[in-house]
Amino acid sequence: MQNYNVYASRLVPKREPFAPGHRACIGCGEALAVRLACKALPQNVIIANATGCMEVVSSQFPMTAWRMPWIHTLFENTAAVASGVESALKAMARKGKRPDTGTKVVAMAGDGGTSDIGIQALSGALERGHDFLYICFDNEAYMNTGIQRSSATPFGASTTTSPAGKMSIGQKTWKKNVPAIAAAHDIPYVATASHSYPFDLMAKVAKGVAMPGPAYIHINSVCPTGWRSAPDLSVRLGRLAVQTGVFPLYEIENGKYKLSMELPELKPVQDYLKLQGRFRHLSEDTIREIQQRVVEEYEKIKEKAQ
Ligand SMILES: Cc1ncc(C[n+]2csc(CCOP(=O)(O)OP(=O)(O)O)c2C)c(N)n1
Ligand code: SF4
Repeated sequence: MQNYNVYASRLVPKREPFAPGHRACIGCGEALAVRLACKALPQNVIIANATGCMEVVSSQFPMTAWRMPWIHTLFENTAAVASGVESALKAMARKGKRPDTGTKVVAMAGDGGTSDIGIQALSGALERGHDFLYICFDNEAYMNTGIQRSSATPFGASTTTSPAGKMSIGQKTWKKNVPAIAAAHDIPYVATASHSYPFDLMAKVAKGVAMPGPAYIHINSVCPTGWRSAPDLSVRLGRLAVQTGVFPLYEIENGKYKLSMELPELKPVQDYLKLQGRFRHLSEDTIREIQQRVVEEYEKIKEKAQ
């Protein structure tokens, strides 16, 4: 707890495997999350990265922000590519073609690539028990192609394909619970994290990548462009998502739930919603509905963690 909201730069590794100079928007929480995650990874790592913002902003030919072996994968097959790399490394070591250097494999994708089109490949890889870490950077829509709703878009958010208007409140379904889906595969490690709690995020990434077998980490990533929020509020918004219970931080280690922070009292969701233009149309009734749902979901996690 004592480390959660204190930022002390000297305690963070200085190396920047995700180099500055990429083309992410100002205040991009997803780029911050990737940067922190990469700092927590070992140096002998191979990354399989789906199409999406983080691939597009970091790899415009002839430049790259990746100071580590990195493969651009299709939107739909990131976990399958990671599985193939992991199996190939094992097979080459077994056949004596390459020494076993303990290279780790990490898959990275957005919420669209994870909760929608890549979920089949993800489920397959988790079920087969590949030794890899999958990280979903969840900015709650298909941001790279113009803010279309995904199944991880929260209820009531206005996006270009779930626009709010006279006849619609925006997104009509509740956010898909991908960490729960990953956990249902009985894998050794599942966690949620936020770029606004950097030490917690880095500890979880280090743990997930070291864990033998599949690990899944779902990272809340503020997107000022898609959330219609001020770029200088991204870190505050990430904290508010956690403090309101909208995005609880927890771990599931070998089936055992553990809350990462004690929250004696949840802040009102309105504190979080009002800073974002995508929720600006919501009525008091809808906000009450969201508040109720957030508390219910938070209580469920809390109960599991007891
Ligand atoms: C099969 C397929 N369909 C659509 C696209 C177009 N496409 C590229 S990136 C993207 C959105 C990515 O959204 P997400 O995974 O949430 O990542 P973000 O850009 O938000 O970080 C889409 C629809 C594609 N590359 N491949
Ligand atoms: S659209 Fe959003 S996620 Fe994509 S680079 Fe810009 S701020 Fe980051």
